[in-house]
Amino acid sequence: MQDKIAQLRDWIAQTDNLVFFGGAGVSTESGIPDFRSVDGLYHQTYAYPPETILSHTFFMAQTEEFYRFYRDKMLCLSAKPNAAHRKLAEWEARGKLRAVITQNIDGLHQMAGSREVLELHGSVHRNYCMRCHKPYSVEEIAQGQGVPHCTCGGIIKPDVVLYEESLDQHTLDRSLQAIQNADVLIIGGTSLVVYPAASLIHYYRGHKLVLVNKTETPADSKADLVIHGAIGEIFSQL
Ligand code: CNA
Repeated sequence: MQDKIAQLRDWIAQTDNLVFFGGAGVSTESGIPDFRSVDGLYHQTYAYPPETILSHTFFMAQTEEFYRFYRDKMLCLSAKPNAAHRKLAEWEARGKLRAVITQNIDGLHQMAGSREVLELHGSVHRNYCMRCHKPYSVEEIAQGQGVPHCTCGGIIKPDVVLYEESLDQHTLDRSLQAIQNADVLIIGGTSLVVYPAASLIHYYRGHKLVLVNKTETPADSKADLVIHGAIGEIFSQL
């Protein structure tokens, strides 16, 4: 393990073109559960599986039930960035890191100070009226009860990519470009099973593909360096 961390430290020391691509595992050390770990949301019981509740069809058909789950499980407004978020922000400030591409919707990278954050699945911090597009803060959504409505009467929807919805093309294009041009690509805290996000790594053309994850992923065999462990603990040694 220490040899691998030393190898990664060397690659980071030598580059000014590092890109990070992460998922829910980046925020578990901040107290936000992921989906697929044993204590993740897929292993808790609700009337419907999370991928059903977090789908466009469900949002439109059972908006109140969607918001009950969403407020309870997806809005973790007291969570603070952990060592992984902070290290990524530090690398960007030192001119080493070009972009953080994330599947997370929690806004913790920005809270840690990262500026170039490409949010593939949107953010709980942006919410819009579906009728007139008036913006609403996450606090307004969290504090309300039932289905949140705009002053115009329209339903407010979080700017989060639900299952069955497509990713924002501009964010996707910028993510592909960052990965294509990256010297070092670190992938961390993601099971790499949610598409199309997981397919982004196929655009990497370099020879320093690093995977930092608690458990094995489908991309382990393609990586140049695989470190299994908690990302905050590992990044705090870099
Ligand atoms: P996932 O499928 O739940 O996978 C998480 C991965 O991270 C698993 O392989 C875990 O083993 C690993 N992991 C967990 N904790 C750590 C840790 N401390 N260090 C290293 N690895 C760890 O989540 P993905 O992001 O791959 O799936 C994509 C979904 C989850 C996206 O649509 C997200 O929007 C969604 N999600 C986001 C959040 C968030 O914003 N914080 C929370 C829960 C789910």
